[in-house]
Amino acid sequence: MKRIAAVALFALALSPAAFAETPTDCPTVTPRVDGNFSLGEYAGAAQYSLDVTLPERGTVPAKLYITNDGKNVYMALRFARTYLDSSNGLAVAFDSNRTGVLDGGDDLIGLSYSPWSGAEAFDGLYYTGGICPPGSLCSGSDEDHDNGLPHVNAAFGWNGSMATYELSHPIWSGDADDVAFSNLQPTRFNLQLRLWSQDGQSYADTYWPALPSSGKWAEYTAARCE
Ligand SMILES: [Ca+2]
Ligand SMILES: [Ca+2]
Ligand SMILES: [Ca+2]
Repeated sequence: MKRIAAVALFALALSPAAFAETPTDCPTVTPRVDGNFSLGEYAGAAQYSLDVTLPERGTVPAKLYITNDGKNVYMALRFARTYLDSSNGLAVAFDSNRTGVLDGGDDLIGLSYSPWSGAEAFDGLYYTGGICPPGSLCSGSDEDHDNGLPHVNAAFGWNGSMATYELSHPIWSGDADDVAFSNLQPTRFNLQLRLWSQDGQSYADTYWPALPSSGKWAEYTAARCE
């Protein structure tokens, strides 16, 4: 009985740490959002482990790297992939307004990729009211809401064995609809990945650490960098 209690406490103590990280160092070279992953870019980055769900069934282990310099936050998601998916999309939701839940005022960034059109970045937001039905939470493009130009760079790369998704976002863009990262307190985020099957007939979604509406978040605390 005592042993079970001790194990349970140990698990409790471990679980938040897996989702709450801060870089150990600032990048030695400024990351380039080009779909290529080089170690210098993400040296000292915060690292998170997750499983990506595959459209052909099963999962594959993935690593998420997040780092920042004095201007931007850079994210890279990597996992083994033996072929190029017919299309894919990555979205990251932020609890920008720090309410602990996904609601109007939160931020959304990401990319969609297809071999025909390449990677397209999007700078979105969550909102209520307006054209959003009463009682619902909607997401849309930041530009549609007169909040300026996109503040996201995105790229996807596949080198025959590894898929790499890269995103960057200013630490603070000055846009009230964009997340402002802090080195004093964690920024909560949630990752969503959709992979389409090779024949384009089905897809698999990954929600990490859980569905955005679950109120479960991962956390990133920015490093103090020049
Ligand atoms: Ca890169
Ligand atoms: Ca929120
Ligand atoms: Ca935004």
